[in-house]
Amino acid sequence: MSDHSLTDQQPGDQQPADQQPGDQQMVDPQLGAGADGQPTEPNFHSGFVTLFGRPNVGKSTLVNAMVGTKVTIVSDKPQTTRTTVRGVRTRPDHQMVFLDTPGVHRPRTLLGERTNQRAIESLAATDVVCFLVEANTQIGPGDRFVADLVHKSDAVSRIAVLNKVDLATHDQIGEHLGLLGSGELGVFDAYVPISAQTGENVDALLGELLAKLPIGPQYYPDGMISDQPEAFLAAELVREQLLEGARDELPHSITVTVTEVEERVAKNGDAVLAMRAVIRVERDSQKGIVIGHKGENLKRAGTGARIELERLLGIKVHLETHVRVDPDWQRKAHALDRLGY
Ligand SMILES: Nc1nc2c(ncn2[C@@H]2O[C@H](COP(=O)(O)OP(=O)(O)O)[C@@H](O)[C@H]2O)c(=O)[nH]1
Ligand SMILES: [Mg+2]
Repeated sequence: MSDHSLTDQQPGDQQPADQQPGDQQMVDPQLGAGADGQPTEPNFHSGFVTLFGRPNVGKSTLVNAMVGTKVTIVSDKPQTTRTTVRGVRTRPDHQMVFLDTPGVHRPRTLLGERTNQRAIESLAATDVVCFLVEANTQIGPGDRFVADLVHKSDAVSRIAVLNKVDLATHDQIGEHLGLLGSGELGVFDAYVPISAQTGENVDALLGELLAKLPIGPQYYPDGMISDQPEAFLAAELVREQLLEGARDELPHSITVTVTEVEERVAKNGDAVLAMRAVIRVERDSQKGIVIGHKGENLKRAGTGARIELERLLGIKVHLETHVRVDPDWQRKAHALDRLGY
């Protein structure tokens, strides 16, 4: 995969230790490059905030809301988030690094087991864990399973977040807060009802987080909003588009990788980012569904992803899509390794 960076910023010694030098990260085009190994300011708070919860409770939506732009994909299909994505929010007085985890669930495949493991690992050494539940559904065994893990973690603070209040009645919200407050799911440092989608009360949650974060260094440079390369975002946006309208086993059967990234100059002199996305499915029949009648579904997905990518990166994008059948890619460990899961 070729390297590409949208700014002249050199990823270097200011990166956290687990960053590979030469990795390309998503940079906010509005802000440009920044920090070079800034010292810790006495009034600067920073830390790692892990979002934890059942699939579909709105973790990815909340990370995007707190970062202020889309860094991780959202869908109504469970297990959309497969890897832990870090979203970064930097303000004059703080930096919050959000870890968007795959939802925790009982695993059915090797991929499922690995995504669970990733989620649990991300709880280690984090400053705050936000435990998310939905205001519009009953708190169930799935939530209790997750709450247990939250209390087993060595996070310094734990916040219970009641999401999707826009879909719930006052009574439902009251009931949920009552249950959470009773300590039946363990004791939390704060209980915050929000809507990640409408933004309602997200500021209050940010205030709680800030109050819990220690004085600390700026881990990521100004303007950096994600630890993921833009090729990863591109692949994820294609997958997000394909998940829309996908049914049954298909959402689990799709994986997308961007195999080539190249910056070119168009005839009119504008920079163009050319990318090649390979979509893998498990069966021939799924390939047909992904491509769609006269190629319409694939075209819709490719165009949708490209438009969003152009908006997020602030550059013109050419996106080529290919579909391949790779039977049982999920179950083959070597395939998972090859694809980076
Ligand atoms: N109405 C409403 N929908 C939400 C809210 N937060 C998330 N969603 C929706 O819930 C679904 C799952 O969200 P997502 O962020 O992917 O959940 P995750 O699996 O926990 O990351 C998506 O369809 C979101 O648009 C919210 O506060 N209100
Ligand atoms: Mg998610």
